[in-house]
Amino acid sequence: MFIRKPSLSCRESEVTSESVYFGRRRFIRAIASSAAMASLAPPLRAQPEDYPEAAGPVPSWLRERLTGVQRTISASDGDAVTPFSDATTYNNFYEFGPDKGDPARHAPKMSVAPWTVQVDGEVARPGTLSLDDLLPTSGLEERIYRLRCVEAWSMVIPWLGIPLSGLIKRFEPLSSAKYVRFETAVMPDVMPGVRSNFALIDWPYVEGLRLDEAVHPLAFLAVGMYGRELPNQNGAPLRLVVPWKYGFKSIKSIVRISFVREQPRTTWQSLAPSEYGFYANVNPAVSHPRWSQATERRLPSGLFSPGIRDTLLFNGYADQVAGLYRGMDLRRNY
Ligand SMILES: Nc1nc2c(c(=O)[nH]1)N[C@H]1C(S)=C(S)[C@@H](COP(=O)(O)O)O[C@H]1N2
Ligand SMILES: [Mo]
Repeated sequence: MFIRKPSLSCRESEVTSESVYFGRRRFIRAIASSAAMASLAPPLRAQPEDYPEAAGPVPSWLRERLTGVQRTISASDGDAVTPFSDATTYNNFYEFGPDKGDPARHAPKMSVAPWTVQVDGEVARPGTLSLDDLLPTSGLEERIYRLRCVEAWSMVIPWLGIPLSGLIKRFEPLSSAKYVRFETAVMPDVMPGVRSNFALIDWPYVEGLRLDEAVHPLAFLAVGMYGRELPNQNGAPLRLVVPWKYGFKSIKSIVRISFVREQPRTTWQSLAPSEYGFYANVNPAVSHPRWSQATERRLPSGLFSPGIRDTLLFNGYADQVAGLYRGMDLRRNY
């Protein structure tokens, strides 16, 4: 998978991923411009007013970064943005309980300010960073991505945030860093799922990416959605969004980012290795042992409009990401 080439800017960082990253920048520009043309609107700006249903105060750390937000990736035809009310009441966030309504019920009690993220492992610049340290003072992007859960439902969500690659470059990963491991906060006081004796999950929730996946231009770190901060149930104050992978890879409420040599043991893979793999790339041809992945239910769905549609390879992002997996058996590396 790794193509050896000298890196452009940070000598100590993983050479391959850097070259992949720079090679693909042209790609993202192409996506951005075709998306802009499709909607016939020159420089797209995303503002809270675009989403009136998502009312609520905007915290100061976000407000000062909202001017000039560019919508760099838009929804495609037929991908209407999911209503805010569905995206915020039908959630998976097992720390708050196993039912879809549990996160909305319990997560508002989680306190997300102040928030810090520990950066450690194989990096030249480890540290503990606040949200303010992590985010650029301007230049947040809006990206409207499809989110496909392994449970065969999907949504379309307008995220606000930054490409993960820029942040990773700042930490200066060493050449020994092959994977990035992410950890969610563990707050037993406000997380009934963490307190429960019945939860099978060994907290914290852990996810991971290969370094070249993590610096792919589509990998995104969201701090908001629908023009505002993330609701707690959606992973405030910052979460990963990896649109070509099943939703469980998009880990919420991140408190730790570690650069590691070995493939990390991730939560769902540890729970049921035959059902959930490390890669978890959306793939209609590879069934879950207990259900097909060929189709999905686009939410909100009901009896009279079930919204069933075909699932697309890499969730429709194959043109951009298939190269990451060239030569790999996607059936074995599910
Ligand atoms: N920490 C944590 N992150 C998580 C989960 C979780 O249970 N805990 N669930 C995942 C799953 S299965 C999905 S489908 C998405 C759902 O994101 P959403 O609720 O914002 O739609 O979050 C992912 N991130
Ligand atoms: Mo999911």
